[in-house]
Amino acid sequence: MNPTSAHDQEGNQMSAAPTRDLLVVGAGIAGMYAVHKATESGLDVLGLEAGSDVGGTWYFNRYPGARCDVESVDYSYSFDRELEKEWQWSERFATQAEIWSYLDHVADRYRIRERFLFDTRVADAVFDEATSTWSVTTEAGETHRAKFLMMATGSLSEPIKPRLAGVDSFAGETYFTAMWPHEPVDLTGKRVGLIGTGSSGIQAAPIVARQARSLTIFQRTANYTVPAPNRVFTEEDQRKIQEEYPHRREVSAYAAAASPHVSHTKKATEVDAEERRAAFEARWAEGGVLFSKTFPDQSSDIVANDYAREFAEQKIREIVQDPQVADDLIPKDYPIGTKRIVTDSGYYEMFNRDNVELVNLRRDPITEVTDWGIKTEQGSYELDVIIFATGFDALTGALTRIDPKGARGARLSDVWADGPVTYLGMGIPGFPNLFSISGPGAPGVLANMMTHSEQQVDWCLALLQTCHEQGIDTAEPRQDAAEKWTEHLEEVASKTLFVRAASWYMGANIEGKKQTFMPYIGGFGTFRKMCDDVRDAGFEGYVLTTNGGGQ
Ligand code: N01
Repeated sequence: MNPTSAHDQEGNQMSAAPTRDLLVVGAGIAGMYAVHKATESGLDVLGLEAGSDVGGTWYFNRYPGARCDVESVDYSYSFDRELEKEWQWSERFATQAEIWSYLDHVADRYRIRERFLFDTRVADAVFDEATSTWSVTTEAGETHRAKFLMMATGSLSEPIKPRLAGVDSFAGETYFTAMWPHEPVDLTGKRVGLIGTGSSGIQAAPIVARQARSLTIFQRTANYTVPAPNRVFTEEDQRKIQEEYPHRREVSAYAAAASPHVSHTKKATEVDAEERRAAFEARWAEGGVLFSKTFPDQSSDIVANDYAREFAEQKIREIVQDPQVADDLIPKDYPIGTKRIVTDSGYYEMFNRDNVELVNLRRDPITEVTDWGIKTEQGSYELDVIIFATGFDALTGALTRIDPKGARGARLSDVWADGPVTYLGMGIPGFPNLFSISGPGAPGVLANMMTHSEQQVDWCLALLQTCHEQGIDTAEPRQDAAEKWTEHLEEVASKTLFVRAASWYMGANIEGKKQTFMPYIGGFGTFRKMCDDVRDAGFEGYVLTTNGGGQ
């Protein structure tokens, strides 16, 4: 550690503090890996985490029914074959509890916890141009400094509370799926209201319905969901998993969604009705979010998309007995797959239970939350519990909440006021030595987060090491390189149907947020190749500077 004296934005000298090589914010999948990898590379690294333990998303989102929609064998680190060999997943789609146990095991195995400060929420981050260091202040008022700052703060980590009249006046119990208590929540015999029918609400609902006296689901926008045909792995499965792992990893490393699945070889518009139906049936049986990738043209051609939509609608009508409820559960205003398809366990079947009611807020909006429950224009619902599964300020929220102050007076909330501008998602002009992991501009939320996190962290640490080895003080992406990347990102998105949905990918769930498609949708493999090329060309698009002058 080098003692330096840093300066605040007004140029005042700040108290001396040790300067590390790297600060990592967040102990989720990416932050854990970053801290481990940096330590292995001999860097002086410190991690800061708001929660009391590792896990990030899987630490906070412990609501009943929480599972990952990527298969467990893929949703695991690939950096150490030994780790892969010693961990056995029990089911095809892992529960939150099992994923957290896995991360707990990883944290122990690589002694990751000892390099993190927990219960440490970052409040501010300021770059000092004189010393080329970041000063990070926590909510408790402590300051930590480092040459580089990695924001592994998560894509979906800033939960939002809906703006409903009287939302704080409810006298019963309230829970947020994204901040679920660590103590057991007993819903037995209670009248529960659930607001929100995205992945979180749809996964939680069937479990809640089995426990509660009644469950009232307040749905504003219906979501497509495909059941996860989950199963417990047998010993034979475990043997096969180990045998196939190296190949599976190799394929995933440059695959479109960083998982080994591929679409049908022909377009939906090129095959006859029988072949199309068979392909949809097979994908439906495979389960979950990958239904959106049954055919390669499904997300870009509305005719192909309509075939998939009609197939899914028929499934809903076959399962849900009440035709009006079935109709209410069918989305009406966006192509299938342009909001993330949910992976559920018994969601549609749940509506055949006597204790479950669906309130279609499009027909009957909520007017008020009262001390006793929820009032809609046409009804009153007395409740003991309200569960909010109302989503996140996705991709940008965790970063703009901290609102880093970069070089030349740059403030992230200003710089991104008209939508996020990044270079390959990882660099932001005006913010030297800052890495954004799985944020806007990267495939992130469209890919397997495990593989994606490893790719992002490896790339950023390669840049850091280059600076280290060559005595470079600042690495900052050029404005024109970032603008070009952002234009490319928008152009690729504009060729898809994704831009037709008012989704969180577009920032549409946050009032006043600039609506633009934020993730890179050109495919993880394509993205990775581009990042490899940029790295191999000496981090083309970056300005690398030593304090004595430019490179
Ligand atoms: O959040 P969401 P989520 N009144 O934003 C509704 C990942 N994930 O936590 O669409 C009434 O999707 C809102 O309605 P509308 C996954 O990528 C993965 O469920 O705005 N309703 C919507 O129905 C996922 O896509 C997994 O009209 C209100 C819901 O709340 C992402 O996280 C599991 C409202 C929010 O849905 C986010 O999912 C869980 C209001 N005032 C999450 N405000 C798996 O791996 C909001 N809503 C399986």
